[in-house]
Amino acid sequence: MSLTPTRADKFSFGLWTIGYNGTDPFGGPTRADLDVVHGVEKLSELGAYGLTFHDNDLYAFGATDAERQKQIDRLKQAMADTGIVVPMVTTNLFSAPVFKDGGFTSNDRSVRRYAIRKVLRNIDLAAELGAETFVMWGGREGSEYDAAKDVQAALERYREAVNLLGDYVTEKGYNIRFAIEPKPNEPRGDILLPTLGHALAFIETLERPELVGINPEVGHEQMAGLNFTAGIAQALYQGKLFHIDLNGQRGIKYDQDLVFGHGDLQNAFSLVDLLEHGGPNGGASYDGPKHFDYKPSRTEDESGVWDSVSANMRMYLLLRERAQAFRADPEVQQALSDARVAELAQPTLNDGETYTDLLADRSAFEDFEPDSYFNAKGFGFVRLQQLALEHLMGARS
Ligand code: GLT
Ligand code: MN
Ligand code: MN
Repeated sequence: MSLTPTRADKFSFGLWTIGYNGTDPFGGPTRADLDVVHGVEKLSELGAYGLTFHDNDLYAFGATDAERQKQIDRLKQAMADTGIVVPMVTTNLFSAPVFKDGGFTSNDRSVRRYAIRKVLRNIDLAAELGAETFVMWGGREGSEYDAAKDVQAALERYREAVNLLGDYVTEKGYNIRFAIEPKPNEPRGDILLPTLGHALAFIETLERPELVGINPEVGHEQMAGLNFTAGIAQALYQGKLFHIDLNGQRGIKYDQDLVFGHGDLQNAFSLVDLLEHGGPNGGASYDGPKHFDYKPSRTEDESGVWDSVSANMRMYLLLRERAQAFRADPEVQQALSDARVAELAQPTLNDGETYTDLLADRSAFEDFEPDSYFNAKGFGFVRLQQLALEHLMGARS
């Protein structure tokens, strides 16, 4: 397997990621603004296949129709010249002051109506560019003060908006599905739908749940102290992993948006193994875009930005290589078998067995001896984990 990225790897980058100029809450830009055409050319040269963007990454909030169209045309030309595609589009409902209390769930009704109109306009653009996924990151949908936000009403308004968007794409015949991106906090003190679990539960309340999945981001779940790989396994299990944001995060703190693998490397390894191979017992895998949503650190110049683009893709490919070696190693297979990982795929009841049958099975309870059952024998999980880490470190081939 090659460590050189190709289009077939489906690596994509947000225009806001490569275009990040270094501004943070404590300081202004350290890099010049990036032109979209140059960005598309560089991504193509480095082996990516896709560019994603918010409406206002491409043209300014408040741009005239002519300015907007000019930027769209420039992007389309760059796509035609390079073969770069736009697999995902999203709308900025968080930067402009009017969204200071959110878009779909602002307490102010006129803001909510404006937010839906802004999204509808951008869905038309997404369809025009061939995007199949429309991400919704509700960064400003939330609050700092419990008394100031009726969370149940906010959920109902979010539901109202997403139901309307579902009607819109269905009636227009667009080949677009929605992906909700959870985040626990930042920029709001508390954000609505803070984890992928909250989002999965919310989706089931919608009128067209089949149109809506999730776009989880590595760092966002880790900011909440959660195991990203385990969450992704549940999303795959429920058929809801419509898109994914890969990056790096080191622990429970502000959103670092580091290069993929530059945070919790062990979790990145198990994640790539899962995305590529599915669960160890043949669970679903992922073949959508591998989308990097990170921030090239503000210490870097433009060449550092492109180095970080390559670093993201190379980290993924290296982890893929290590995961393949891990799966192929006979000692690992033996350790998996000793750890009885495959036995979990076996149904707990026999075919056709009912609770009456189970109640009648004395070996399951009356004659079962829990105290002596394991005879002090362990599962060997630690040995398996050591083998995984040795593969990750390149200590086994
Ligand atoms: C924003 C956020 C990201 C989201 C983007 C989509 S924009 O930068 O931090 O995690 O994916 O709206
Ligand atoms: Mn982030
Ligand atoms: Mn993201």
